[in-house]
Amino acid sequence: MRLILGSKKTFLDFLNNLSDKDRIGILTHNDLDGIASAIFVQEILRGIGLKQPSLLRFLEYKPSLFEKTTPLLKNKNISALFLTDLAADDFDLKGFEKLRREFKTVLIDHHPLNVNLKNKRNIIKTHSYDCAALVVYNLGVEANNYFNRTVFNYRKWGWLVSAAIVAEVSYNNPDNLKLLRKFYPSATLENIHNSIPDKISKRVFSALAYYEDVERVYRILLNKNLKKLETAHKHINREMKLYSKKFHREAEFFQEKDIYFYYFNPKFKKIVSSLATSLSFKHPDKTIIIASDADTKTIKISARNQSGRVNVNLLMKKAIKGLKSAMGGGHAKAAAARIMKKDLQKFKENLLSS
Ligand SMILES: [Mn+2]
Repeated sequence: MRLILGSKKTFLDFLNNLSDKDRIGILTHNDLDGIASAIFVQEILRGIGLKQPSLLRFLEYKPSLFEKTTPLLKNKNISALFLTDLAADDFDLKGFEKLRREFKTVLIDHHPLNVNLKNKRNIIKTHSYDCAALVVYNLGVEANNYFNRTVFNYRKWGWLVSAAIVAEVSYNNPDNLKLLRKFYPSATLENIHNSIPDKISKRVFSALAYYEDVERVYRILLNKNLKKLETAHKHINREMKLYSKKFHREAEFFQEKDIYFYYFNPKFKKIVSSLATSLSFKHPDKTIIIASDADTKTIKISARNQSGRVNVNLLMKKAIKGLKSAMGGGHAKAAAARIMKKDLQKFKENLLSS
């Protein structure tokens, strides 16, 4: 794993600067990669004998990402903060800078670096294709070497880092596939979508969509109660198949841009992103854009392109240009946006303009 910013020293120094007096908070993304990252941080803290976090929050990407959490952190007297799997510098640079002024903060992330970020202290960034959980996992292994004892039981968590690697399509990097194959030796690039980590990753998606309760899914993973994901998966799987069919009948296709656009409102709102992912593997040479209502006023959009010919991070940034209270971005192959409902037409025009 080659880091873009920061190093294992960044992480170990941060750990060494923590004491039992610190009240630690973790802010992480509300998906499998984010949940796994938080679990690994927690395990590392436990391993070096520090108190468990006083606060753990799973955040959804919204404009001014940190606005609502800062009072919470102060309420809980948090002094040190781990941010994982959050495009903190990209989606809310101002809020991120403010957070760093008020709390000892380290960011461990794999979203593209914001060029406007000046202070690069305590930031560990890797490429989009290495998921955040993998970075924390590897830092845990480094902590073992550094402290010369088992701080982080990496064998115990091989299944979870592998599921995150599949969920974030990080297996295309040979090093990451190699790590996954340590735990699942029969997995290959060709059969990865029939592997156990793929099965787990899909069930986590399902449970997140079905329960809309990240803490619940977090507890299931922390205790490895994977059977508890089955009911959710049965329901969500049915819904996914239904909408996949509907997509192929109803989606608009814009040939000049090779874009499929589909606006719909499923019973389980959160299936949108995993539906976009699964459709993008069915149509790897196309750009898949799926929109649905987030609430009465806003629309959430997921964009995917697996070929790498279209950078959907930049595409989303282009499509929200000039729209009020809009945000967009993510990775080159998988990105998202959030816009006001009334701006959907303008969003589509921006999307199709060259
Ligand atoms: Mn991630």
